[in-house]
Amino acid sequence: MFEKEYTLIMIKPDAVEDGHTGAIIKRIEDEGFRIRGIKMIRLTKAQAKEFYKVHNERPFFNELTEFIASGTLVAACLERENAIEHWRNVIGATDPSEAGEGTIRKLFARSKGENAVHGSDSVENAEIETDFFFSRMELVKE
Ligand code: 3AN
Repeated sequence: MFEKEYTLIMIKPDAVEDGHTGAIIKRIEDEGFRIRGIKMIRLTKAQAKEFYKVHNERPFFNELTEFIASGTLVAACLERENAIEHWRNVIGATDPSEAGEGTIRKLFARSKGENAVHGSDSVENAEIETDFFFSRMELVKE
């Protein structure tokens, strides 16, 4: 779809509520990502369950989907060389107490569940998750 790899990221409701949207978007640009699509949206519970359906057997599935549907989030499609792995390094470990210094989760996450940001974990999921939030018309190529 783009020249380089892309990933689907979310700034989750905790980080939006806590006023970190601007800082996270600045970090996205500073890390060399090109923003190919971006929107603010509040998911319904049904949409949250669809987005996280790979986790539907996990004990925290209800908590996770309640949280992600609890407020406004920002979804964005980001292009960069090695986008998926690079973003996961920038955000840090799932649990902020285990995340490295300077990572987004270390800086901004509230907890393991309310952990500020999401990033796709594979090329396949980046495509599925991008298609979940964006139509082709909403994605810019350059
Ligand atoms: P990551 O987002 O770091 O790839 P996953 O794929 O293990 O983490 O989990 C998906 C999401 O589920 C996480 N972003 C986090 O918000 C949530 N999550 C993971 N573990 C827990 C937990 N023990 N309790 C509540 N929520 C969790």
